[in-house]
Parts: sequence; C-alpha cells; structure tokens
Amino acid sequence: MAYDFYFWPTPNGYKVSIALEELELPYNLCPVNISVGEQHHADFVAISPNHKIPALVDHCPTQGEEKRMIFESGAILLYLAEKHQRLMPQEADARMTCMQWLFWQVGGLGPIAGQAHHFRLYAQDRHEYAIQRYQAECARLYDVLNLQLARRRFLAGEYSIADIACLAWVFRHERHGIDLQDYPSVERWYQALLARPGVKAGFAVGESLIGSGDFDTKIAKKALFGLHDEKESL
Ligand SMILES: N[C@@H](CCC(=O)N[C@@H](CS)C(=O)NCC(=O)O)C(=O)O
Repeated sequence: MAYDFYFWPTPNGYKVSIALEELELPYNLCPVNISVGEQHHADFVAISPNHKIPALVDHCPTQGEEKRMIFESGAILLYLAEKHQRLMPQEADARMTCMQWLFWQVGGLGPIAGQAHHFRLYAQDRHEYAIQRYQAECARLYDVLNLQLARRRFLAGEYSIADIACLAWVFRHERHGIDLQDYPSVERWYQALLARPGVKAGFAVGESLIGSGDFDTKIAKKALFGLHDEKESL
C-alpha cells in the first residue's frame, strides 16, 4: 500500500480521508485513538511531532527518499493534490485562490471553531466570555465563507482541497453553535458536497471507530486538553 494514513474520526482527520477517497487512492488505515492518548505514543510522535492526527506516510514518494512522512492536515492536502495533480486548480490565479481558502481554514475556521466547540461542550467549567468570544468569531467566519460561496460555486471556482478542508469543519456546524439556515450559500455548497460519492466515502471511514472515542472520560480529558503530564504514562 502506498500510503499509511494515521486517522481518528474528527474534522482534521476527515479532511484527509475525504481527499484520499476523492482521489481513489489505496491506503492502509492506522487508527490513532486520541481519547486514550495514542497520539502521545513514541512511534506516532516520530511521524507526527505535534502529537496530533492526521498524518500520512507515503511509501512511494515521487522524489528522493524511500518514504515521506507528513503531518498537518493542510500540508497533507497540498501534498496529495500536487502529487496526483488533482483537486487543485492548474491556472495560477485560481490556484492562489485555492491556497488562500486552504490557509484561511487552517489558520482561522479550524482553530476558532475548535475553541467554540471546546468551550461550548467540553470545558469543565462554563466560561461565558470564552463561549461568547469564540462563537461570535466563528459566526463571523461563517459569514466570510457564505459571501465567497455566494459568488462562486466552489471556493476557488472549481472543486478543490480548499472545499474539502472547510467541509470537514462545517460538517460539525451544530457543535459550533451555527445554524446553516443563517448561511444559505454555505448550506447550498454543503448539501452539494455531501452528495459526492468521495465525500460520503471519506466520512464513512471513521464510522466503526466513533463508539470507541469518548472525549468525556477522565483519561480523554487528560490526553486531549493539556492535562498530560510527561512523567505519567497514559
Ligand atoms: N493543525 C493541525 C491540527 C490537528 C488536530 O488538532 N488534530 C486533533 C484532532 S482534530 C488531534 O489530534 N487532537 C489530539 C490532541 O489534541 O491531543 C492539523 O491541521 O492537522
């Protein structure tokens, strides 16, 4: 198998499962159960030094080394699009538009929606200021997305890794406190993408794992939310 795909069924994981399925690439699925701390295991950290999924190992890279290890979902999407010459516009202007929206997702929508989700649903105590701040910024970002999608069918004109990156997060919009009825162009785009066979297959990848990833346990909170003590083993 050309690719080992380190995955857990979360938004950043789905970005890559959708891209792999859209590209119809064979891969070996390597689940990393982040709710029990497997992201901190030394063999995984050797591939993903940031202790987070997703990660990819390419055993048939086009250049140089025998194998290529890649972490960071945006970098993985770019790597796959460039290697396989798909899911990325070829024309320079559209290509830059694709990059802009990819970086916007990685640096904006993902982290902010993630914090909105965290403070709304996971934080041990209720922090009104944090909930208000992240939910309001998240709503602003959905407005930005809505405006672009009112102008274009897909973020960069044609379907690309920028759409895949944003879709994987919009898939969890309810957890961000977002009602898609307030963002009609996002809703139109979202429904169109959900109907794609590659997207369906990408979201199906995690189905059997979902039940084994309870983020509400003591060990999950320790593994996920910064309570990890290097001296203790998980
Ligand atoms: N910037 C990273 C973020 C990855 C990330 O946050 N992954 C989460 C799941 S969506 C994770 O592995 N969390 C485990 C942890 O925080 O311990 C990327 O885009 O790949």
